[in-house]
Amino acid sequence: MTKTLTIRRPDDWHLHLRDGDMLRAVLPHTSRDFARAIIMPNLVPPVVTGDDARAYRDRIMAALPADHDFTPLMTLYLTENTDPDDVAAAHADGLIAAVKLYPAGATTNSASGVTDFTRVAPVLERMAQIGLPLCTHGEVTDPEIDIFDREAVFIDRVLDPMRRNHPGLRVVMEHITTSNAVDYVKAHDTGLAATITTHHLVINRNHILAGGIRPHYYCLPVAKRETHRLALRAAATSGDPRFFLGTDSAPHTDANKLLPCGCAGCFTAPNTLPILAEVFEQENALDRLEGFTSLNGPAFYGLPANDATLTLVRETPEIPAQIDTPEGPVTVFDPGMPLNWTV
Ligand code: OTD
Ligand code: ZN
Ligand code: ZN
Repeated sequence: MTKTLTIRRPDDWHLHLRDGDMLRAVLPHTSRDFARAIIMPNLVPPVVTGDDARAYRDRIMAALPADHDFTPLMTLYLTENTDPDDVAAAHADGLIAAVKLYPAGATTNSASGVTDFTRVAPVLERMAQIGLPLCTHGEVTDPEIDIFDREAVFIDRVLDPMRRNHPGLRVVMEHITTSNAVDYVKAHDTGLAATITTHHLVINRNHILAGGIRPHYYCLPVAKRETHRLALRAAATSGDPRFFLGTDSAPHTDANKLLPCGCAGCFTAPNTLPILAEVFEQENALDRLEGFTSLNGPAFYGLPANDATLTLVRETPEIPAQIDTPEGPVTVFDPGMPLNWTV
């Protein structure tokens, strides 16, 4: 049996770091293991301009432990008022790695997102010209659409028309949760990729709802039925370079999760790599873990893979159930299975 596994240092292509005290508390759990991360812009207020992104990047760097080597890859939150010139300037300065599309109201802090897609066409056109990727939260927000169908309907109603209207636009379908999304990626091989989270490889909707409601498993997009989870596992472990890791680690205090109307999000930064090693080992695909965590993402974003390495050892990891923050405890995602790999 394999005893150690050394891979290039991973990157996280979708991460929520928050701000202030929460940022300082959660950042080290990512920067210990990951060399880079795409930083989500859904702060309150959101990161919408190049100046906002520069200031947020500076706050992240100020919160970074002195002995950690970590580069935040910033994103701008696309609104109907986003200025194509500001986006292009931030890209030219090397400040941003992507622009983020939230349909208005789709997830946490997405109220400033897009309602009328014709209004963002000039920005998308410019992004296609300069090769700047669009990261999409792929769910429609139409209240008439069942929450379990919102990703599949987004693909048909929004994503596919948008890609036809902007043929050169590079798109990342983020945190995919359905076989529909896997199939869509596989059917369109230029300029399209998808991130998959750690938790969606582990839980299906029964984990949230059967035998008692488990708020710590509630996230958006919500986990779907088992057939979809299996499709995600097959895609992640297939070696197909269009699929890579975006943890969507999204910390909320327990006080905000355990409410009659609790927040969405799973906090996976502290144990993502042990969980992924377990999943890939279960799928007899440990040799493909490095592609998923460390090679496919940089290739899509046109960045070099990291030179530094990370070694997993076959030992039971010590993972805290919660981390303490000045805002209160944050529960770490419980994979519900023994973990056998330690970073
Ligand atoms: N999903 N929670 C959050 C964001 C994501 O859709 C997402 O990217 C969050 O708390 O920011 C969540 O469940
Ligand atoms: Zn999202
Ligand atoms: Zn997210």
